Amino acid sequence: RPRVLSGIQPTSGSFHLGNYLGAVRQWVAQQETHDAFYMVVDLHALTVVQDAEALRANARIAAAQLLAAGLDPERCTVFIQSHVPEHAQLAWVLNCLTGFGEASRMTQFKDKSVKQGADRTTVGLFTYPVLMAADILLYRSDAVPVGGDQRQHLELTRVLAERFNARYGETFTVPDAFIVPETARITDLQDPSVKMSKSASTPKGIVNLLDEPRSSAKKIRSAVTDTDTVIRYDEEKKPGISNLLTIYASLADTTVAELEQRYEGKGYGALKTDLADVLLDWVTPFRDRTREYLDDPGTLNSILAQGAEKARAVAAETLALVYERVGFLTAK
Ligand code: AQP
Repeated sequence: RPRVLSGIQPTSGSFHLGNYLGAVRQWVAQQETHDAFYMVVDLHALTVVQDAEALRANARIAAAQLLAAGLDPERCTVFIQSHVPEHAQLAWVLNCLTGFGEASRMTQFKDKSVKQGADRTTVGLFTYPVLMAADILLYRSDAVPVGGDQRQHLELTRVLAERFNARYGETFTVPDAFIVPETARITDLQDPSVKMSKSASTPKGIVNLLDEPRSSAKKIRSAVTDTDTVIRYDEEKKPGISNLLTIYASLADTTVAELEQRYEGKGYGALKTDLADVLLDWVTPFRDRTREYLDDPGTLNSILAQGAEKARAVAAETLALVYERVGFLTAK
């Protein structure tokens, strides 16, 4: 079976619809077809200021959401990044292989550092893509299911894998990004020109999966559209409606073309009301399942401990090989 790996940050407590449709939904599908590793990337979350207790709580909430979304610990490996120290260890080696200029060209870093200002931007945020490369290469992943915003980071991962292999001998698998074009970029409900995002969206623009379901449904009903009335997918001219069609098709397991047909001659209001109901039907049991995992810390802990053990077995083997290849003395 080919191997996949991906991760999600435990930043703000709840995943949003973009995280789910862009990434986690694919993870659930790929546990059936791949040797799959999925993790909560708490090391990455530390790139911005975190309250220690909140970070700890959010890591558990993130893991519970992954299970509630359908990840099955019998079919895939679910773990917490900081439980596997090899991530940070490999990241150091890769840092020493990454050009300063190369890292400086990462657009996500440029955007975020401009927003935060130089004094508040950490070196951790700068090397974030290198840690991400370490995450992926440690497991010799063949594919990495992510949203479109991660494309450039994936490209850097490939470059670093090839560079390491050329310098030290064949060691890493060069991974492919697995990006589903339809859901690669779920946009903000109030400003469809930007992606739905934890750090940038306004409360009305983002659907958090753990929010009160009725409030999420309301956000769908008040999503920004356009002054036209025809329900048709057109990313350029009708970005708001196109985003709603994308969300609808994905949640209801249908196609945009089928929805266009179904809503021919109907108004935006009808589409929004129905999508709000579809969202309610999905998110309500999702929230309940998340709560059940959180109310049973024994089960959650043991799933994560088992996941860490399985992940470490793979990670330790790769790291040992890397240490040997780069010329570190073994401790005997
Ligand atoms: N709007 C989106 N559309 C499609 N996919 C998305 N992803 C994030 N936003 C969208 C994908 O979700 C996965 C996990 O993302 P992350 O851990 O990077 O989460 P994050 O960065 O905390 O989420 P945001 O909202 O993207 O935060 P900001 O913008 O604040 O950094 C990834 O595979 C990602 O592509």
